Amino acid sequence: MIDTAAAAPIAILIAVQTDRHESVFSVTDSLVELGELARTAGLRVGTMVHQYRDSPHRKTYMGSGKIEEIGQVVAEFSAEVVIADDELTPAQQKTLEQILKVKIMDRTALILDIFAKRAQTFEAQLQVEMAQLEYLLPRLTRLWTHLSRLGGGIGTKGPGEKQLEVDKRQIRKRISTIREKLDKIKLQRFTQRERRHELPLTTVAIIGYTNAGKSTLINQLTQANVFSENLLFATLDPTTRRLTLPSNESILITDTVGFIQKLPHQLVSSFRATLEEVVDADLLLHVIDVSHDNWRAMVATAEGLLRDLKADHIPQITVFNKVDALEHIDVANPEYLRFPLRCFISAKTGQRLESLVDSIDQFLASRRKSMTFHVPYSRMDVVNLIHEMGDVSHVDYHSEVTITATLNTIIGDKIMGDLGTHKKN
Ligand SMILES: Nc1nc2c(ncn2[C@@H]2O[C@H](COP(=O)(O)OP(=O)(O)O)[C@@H](O)[C@H]2O)c(=O)[nH]1
Ligand SMILES: [Mg+2]
Repeated sequence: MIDTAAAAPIAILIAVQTDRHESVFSVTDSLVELGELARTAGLRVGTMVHQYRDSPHRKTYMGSGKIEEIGQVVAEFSAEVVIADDELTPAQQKTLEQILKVKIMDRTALILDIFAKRAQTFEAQLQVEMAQLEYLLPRLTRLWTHLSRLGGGIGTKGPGEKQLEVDKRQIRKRISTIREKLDKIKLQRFTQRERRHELPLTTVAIIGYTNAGKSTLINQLTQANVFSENLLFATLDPTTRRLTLPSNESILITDTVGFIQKLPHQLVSSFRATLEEVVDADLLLHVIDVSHDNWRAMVATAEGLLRDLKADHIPQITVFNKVDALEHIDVANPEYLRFPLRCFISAKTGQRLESLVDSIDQFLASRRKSMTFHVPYSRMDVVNLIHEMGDVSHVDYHSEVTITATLNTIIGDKIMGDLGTHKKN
């Protein structure tokens, strides 16, 4: 049998661990993850090298002894690329390239690369391009400054420097064009959502660490056809499906791009519009790969990102996934108890999926309350909707329709918003 992976270029992974190590991941766990990212990008991992230092070396990231060692493994594995687990400064990248004479990448560039390959929709493509240009901009400077020093005389503007200004101007222009296009798309989506509000459904977003099983879950729940693969960031574009629960209530459920530690800030800012859409949800399903040794650090990472996105106040159901991959799970273990609403499922086999569906229904039921609406005769569609969504206890026809019903307040509030009235009891 021919091993097709054998043709893939080999990468050497390097990382510095400092005393100020703030990541929830250990340096080795982080390197293993970097290896998964490399594999996702179509590379093979030769070996991994890490070093403890007070801080990364300003010019070379690691110390000279380690760099020598890396040079040896590069030769030994015939590696074509060295990837650092932190974002390198343009100077570090340049210097390492000169010393090691191979392509030098960092975690950020690798993730941007994967995103660029995965982006399906026009919006995602624009968002990734913007992040890439923002990553490129400061790096372009150093490269060209270096060249201009070779080409131009002292005190004069060399050809390199002029070219640099032209290039930078073009990149900035492209970034602002992309930003305009993204604003337009955001506006379109907003109007679409307004239209969707004609049928005000509870919105549920599936969030969690990359590879936790989010896409597998939405596929199981709704027979959606979302790409799911044992790759990091297999899906970038949010997919929304309607799901009818056993209680007969319908929800809109959205699969989202996954989280990862050290997520490049360029991506967070360029994907903000998409992420905002997600954090507008009424309920979050936080999917966790409980079969992964490092799931606790992954949860901490996801929780941190939710705080950054100001989405940590949204009610959450914690979905411990991949229980099929564990020999045994003690669901009464105290470490699970800090997650108030939780269930243990296998999205892949469908095992105990009904416990999740029941949890969603219970959440919705806990939100049921009696509400009174004052509906003008011109909005009989709303009266019909209230009949459809709730248990109507009282209707009065006077100058307007006064209707009292017990229903999910999430929907009730959306109807109130639509009517522009705010009377509840
Ligand atoms: N054993 C097992 N594997 C799962 C389960 N759910 C998802 N997976 C696998 O985990 C990998 C990532 O799944 P995916 O849905 O793409 O994760 P996402 O990145 O969170 O969307 C795929 O190889 C899935 O087949 C599960 O319940 N059990
Ligand atoms: Mg996915």
